[in-house]
Amino acid sequence: MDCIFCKIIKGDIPSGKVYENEKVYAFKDINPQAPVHILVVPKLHIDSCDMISAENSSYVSAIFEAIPAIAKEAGLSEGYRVITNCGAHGCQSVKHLHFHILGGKQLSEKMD
Ligand code: DGP
Repeated sequence: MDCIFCKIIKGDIPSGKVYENEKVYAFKDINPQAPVHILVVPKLHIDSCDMISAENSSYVSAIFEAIPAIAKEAGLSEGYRVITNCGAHGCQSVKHLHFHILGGKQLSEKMD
């Protein structure tokens, strides 16, 4: 499968890795939209939020279990935002489930 995030997880494409465990990989977004912008992805290929199921949701819970440590390591003690974009209306550009961690400044209240 020609998935850029699967290639990053395998190490075929370099990334600014910030965290890794058995189920989770996290790296710096190539196009940061905040002083801290990290992507957290499951090591299992899941197309999007819309494809989460009982069979693969342990990867999603592993992501959320890892997020506090990732945020702490990134210095986000004042808070942060976690976002996933899904499908065309959600402006998802990479079809491998990923959660954006944004922080390092006061973020806007606007969500759209
Ligand atoms: P989304 O629009 O939610 O699908 O976000 C995809 C993000 O992935 C976008 O913020 C840019 C980032 N991205 C795309 N390709 C690469 C890459 O090759 N390396 C890294 N580090 N980030 C990438």
